[in-house]
Amino acid sequence: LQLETYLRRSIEKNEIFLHYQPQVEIDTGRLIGVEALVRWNHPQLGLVPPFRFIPLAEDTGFINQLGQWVLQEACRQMVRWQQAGLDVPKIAVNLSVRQFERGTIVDVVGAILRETGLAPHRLQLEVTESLIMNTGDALAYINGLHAIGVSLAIDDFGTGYSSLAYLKQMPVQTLKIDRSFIKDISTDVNDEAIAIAIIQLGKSMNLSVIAEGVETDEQAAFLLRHGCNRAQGYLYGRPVPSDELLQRWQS
Ligand code: G
Ligand code: G
Ligand code: MN
Ligand code: NA
Repeated sequence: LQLETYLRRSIEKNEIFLHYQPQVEIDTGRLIGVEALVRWNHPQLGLVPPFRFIPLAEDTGFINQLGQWVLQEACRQMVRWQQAGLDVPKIAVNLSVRQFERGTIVDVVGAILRETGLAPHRLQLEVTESLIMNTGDALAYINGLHAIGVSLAIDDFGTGYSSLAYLKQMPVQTLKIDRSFIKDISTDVNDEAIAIAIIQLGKSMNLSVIAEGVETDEQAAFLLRHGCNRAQGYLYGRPVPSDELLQRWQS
């Protein structure tokens, strides 16, 4: 497969880069973090969307190299922003199940933090429910990551299978309400009920809750009314290159 051949060489050819999407406190508009989102710009194919190359990278095992590059670049960028005078409280990085299967994730993250000098509490790793449920030693790795001081978020929360009893044992700090529940939040009673339930669950388990895919003021107002004061979505900013994030958010 040609795409696979190209993908293998994408890092060394400097075709891989990151975009950053702001996460904000709804009532104040304050920047509380960013999510790093990987991009692939191929000279002939143009910008290849992640849904086309992440699954391929997972199937071929290239995801480990890619994921490590992403972690390293995200941590380096945090340090660069700090040096440029922009205080980004934390950076969220997506992890794939294959990065967990190898069993080296705690060492990899620890080494990157030491190398870049980023304070561990400024790094948040995003995992999905299926990653947790499908990895035999997920709890051990999550405990290990917690022990080195990084925080964990459950991405796309509510779309996968997860045992709440299992969740309760894990040192996870954040639930991200999947954007499919946010989309029709003010018109669909089921989505509304699910969003409210996740916010309540977060409260009762002492987890912070952030809504994804917030595009309108109505959605933001709904979330605030129901006790969720954190959001990410086009209303606050699309994923952008690091210099654009700096320009937009430096005071
Ligand atoms: O903007 P967006 O199209 O970037 O992201 C599409 C999907 O790709 C999302 O589900 C996101 O979680 C995933 N994704 C983006 N960046 C990364 C990454 O660095 N690693 C992994 N494993 N997934 C990512
Ligand atoms: O990791 P995750 O699946 O959550 O990746 C976030 C994805 O959601 C990325 O593809 C990003 O570009 C996309 N996204 C972020 N904000 C919005 C939004 O407000 N609306 C829509 N439709 N997509 C969004
Ligand atoms: Mn994510
Ligand atoms: Na998500």
